[in-house]
Amino acid sequence: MGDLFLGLDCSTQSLTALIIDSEKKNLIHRESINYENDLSKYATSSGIIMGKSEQEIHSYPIMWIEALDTLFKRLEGKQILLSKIKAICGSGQQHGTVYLNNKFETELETLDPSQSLTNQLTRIFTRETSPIWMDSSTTKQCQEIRQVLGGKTNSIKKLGSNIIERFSGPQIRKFYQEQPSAYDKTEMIHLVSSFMASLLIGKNAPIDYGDGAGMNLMNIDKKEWDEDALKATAPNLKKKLPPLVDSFEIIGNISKYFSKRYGFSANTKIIAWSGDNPNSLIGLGLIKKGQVAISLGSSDTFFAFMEELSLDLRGEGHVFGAPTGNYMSLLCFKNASLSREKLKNSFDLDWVEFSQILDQTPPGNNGKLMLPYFFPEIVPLVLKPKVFRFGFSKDDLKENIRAIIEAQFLSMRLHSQWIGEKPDIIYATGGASANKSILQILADIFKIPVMKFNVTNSAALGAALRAYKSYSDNVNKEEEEWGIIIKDFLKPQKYLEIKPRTQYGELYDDMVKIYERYEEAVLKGERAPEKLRLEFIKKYF
Ligand code: ADP
Ligand code: XUL
Repeated sequence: MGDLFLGLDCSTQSLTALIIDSEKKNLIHRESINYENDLSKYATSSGIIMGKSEQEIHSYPIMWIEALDTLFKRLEGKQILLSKIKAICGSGQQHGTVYLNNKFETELETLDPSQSLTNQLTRIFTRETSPIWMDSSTTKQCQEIRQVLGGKTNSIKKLGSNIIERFSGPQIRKFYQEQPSAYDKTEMIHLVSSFMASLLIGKNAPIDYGDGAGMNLMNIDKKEWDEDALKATAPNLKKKLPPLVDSFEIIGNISKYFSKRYGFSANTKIIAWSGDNPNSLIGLGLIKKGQVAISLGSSDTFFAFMEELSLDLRGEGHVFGAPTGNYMSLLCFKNASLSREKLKNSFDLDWVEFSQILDQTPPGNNGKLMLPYFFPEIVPLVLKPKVFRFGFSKDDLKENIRAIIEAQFLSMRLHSQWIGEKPDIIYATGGASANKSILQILADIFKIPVMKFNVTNSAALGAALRAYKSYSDNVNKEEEEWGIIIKDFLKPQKYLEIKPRTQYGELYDDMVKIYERYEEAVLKGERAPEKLRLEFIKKYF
């Protein structure tokens, strides 16, 4: 056994650990704590809690802390040699914020290894819950910040994204406006990623450029906190934020608490954590211009590696820092796995039955079309959830199942056009990428092959690879190239390639145009152009 490297992923629904062996170049262990099932005392539904309105969606940071202790306990119980781990890196669901008081650092420094983290870290929060990426309750704050920054185009040019409901800045502003005294008592605001990294190093950890770009607070060009954005968001904000760093930086050694409690070497290096999407970029091996991936997890994301900064001035896409030091583009869809699951459960199906229906129903769904806003949507922006069905009803089993999957990928194809270059392959990851029938529809609609790796948690794998590279570069002083790492660790993981069925190419070209017109009509509150759908039915069915 060679040196081991650990990648963690604190996602919406679970905390996952992947351990890789640097000598054998393979994955040696995977462990996951599911919040809903393993930490049921928090009574979350898929890791989330609903707020006062359907736009308000939070989670418990204390639950993420407990997940970390529980995960390490499980690894220890399975005799995993934690002392052989040389470096740990991590991934967090993006945008979510954690609000801490002035006791946070002292409590971390004085943790007693004989007791659990949750017993000791109860008095560190100024806000018991954290707004997460699914929250879309800050439209008012977005408008206020955007206006001060001189409008949408100026905001995008400065920050890499329009001012967006789920991004940290508008969420921080809402907290400041609604609970000013709790805001005043807040000494530090972390992202999920930097919060988890802080636990590991026993003091406040920095935020990396990848996740920092998802806050509406970081200047995308200079990679510094943007003074205008800080001022437009809330008073004294700069003092409450950790510094920004490169994604490959070693931010410290593991704290005494973890080395004493679980037997990690005191020398274990902790690498700056990043967002799940930047980590996935690496976990899928996207290091060249034009390479594209789709993650089908709690959120569905479409992302691509970018050599140089290029912006979506229409405002739907975002630009984040990539762990390689370059950039990545990203589109995020909220009606993703949880919507697929909602529909599946409403018909009392399991995934096998769900997939059988997809395999048995015709591409184009006999002209039945859905706009699937089971939850408020991010792309396109829909704040009030509503599912629109054309040509079928909510009780038509087969039509609904095929319609949601076709709608999700038609929308993705439509809204990703700004990224420009047409890729020749799509890499797929996330929980739902285990489903071949879903991936077939993805390949058919995008008209290119879909490649899937064995590991579906590319964020945790990306974090493990980042830990390996930073350690090799900075400690062993052996500059490892990303190209070589990917060839060594990822190529053997290639698992499945699904080819598009070219006979459906024209049908989906037509269908995406119809989808666009229906979406436009629905968003404007106009009547759908049903004539188009009837012509489509006449042509193909
Ligand atoms: P996260 O983004 O929180 O890390 P995951 O990537 O682990 O989430 O994805 C979890 C989701 O995967 C579940 O919500 C579930 O709906 C979906 N999923 C798991 N297995 C299948 C399957 N066979 N077909 C479709 N979806 C699946
Ligand atoms: C990206 C986004 C989600 C979260 C949760 O902008 O909001 O993908 O990172 O996975």
